[in-house]
Amino acid sequence: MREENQLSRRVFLAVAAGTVVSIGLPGLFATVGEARQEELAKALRPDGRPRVPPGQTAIEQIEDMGGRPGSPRPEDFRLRVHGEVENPLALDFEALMAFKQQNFTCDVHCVTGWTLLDSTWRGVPMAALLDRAKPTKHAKFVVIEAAHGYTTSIPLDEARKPDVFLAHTLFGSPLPGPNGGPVRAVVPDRYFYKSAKWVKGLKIVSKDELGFWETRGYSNSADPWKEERYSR
Ligand SMILES: Nc1nc2c(c(=O)[nH]1)N[C@H]1C(S)=C(S)[C@@H](COP(=O)(O)O)O[C@H]1N2
Ligand SMILES: [Mo]
Repeated sequence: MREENQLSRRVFLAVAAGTVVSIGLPGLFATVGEARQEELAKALRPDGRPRVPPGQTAIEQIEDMGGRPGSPRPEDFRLRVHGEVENPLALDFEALMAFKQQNFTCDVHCVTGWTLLDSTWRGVPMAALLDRAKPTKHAKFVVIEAAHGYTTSIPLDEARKPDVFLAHTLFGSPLPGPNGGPVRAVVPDRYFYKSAKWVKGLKIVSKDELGFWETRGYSNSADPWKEERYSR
């Protein structure tokens, strides 16, 4: 099933080659069984919202949704926290690991329709990096910068929430290269394109800057419970 799915996706990409990049294809993923889906349809989060947001289907394991990869080697990792900050940071992998490490369990929701529940990660809260960098009074948004010019942005208040983090570990193993290793951002309560893989920088700004998918028709607010998939 999974093999078949990936094959169809590759065939699609081959057909689509030369045209615009696709954010991914809906409906090609190994979903959880029907009984589990029915059970999940009634499940609520502690905040009262549905466990599986509208129009989403739970899948068995994380997908590699592509993107132009950065180096997967921790030795090559560099992270800048810059822009509207009093104390700009330039960190290598070791310096990131010197921050207090935390475990995170969360659900992630890809705009193409899949939801992965109970993913377990390890990393550093974005708030800890921001606290060290000290955003100025003009700071309002965080532009998450990744390899080859991929960007996405979130409001600073969102970036400071305790469930937003930079991850180097997924399900107890080093984050695989295709999923953004060595380090990616995870913003669980927004569609997954806000979770930049192969992260290189956090640029703090006073005015929002639309990111890669956000300039290609996808929603900037990207709230899965409001089904904010496309920009209007
Ligand atoms: N740097 C970078 N990050 C990215 C992307 C990308 O193309 N490049 N794609 C986004 C999209 S659309 C999704 S759904 C998730 C996919 O993450 P995954 O491949 O680990 O499932 O990464 C997001 N982060
Ligand atoms: Mo996506």
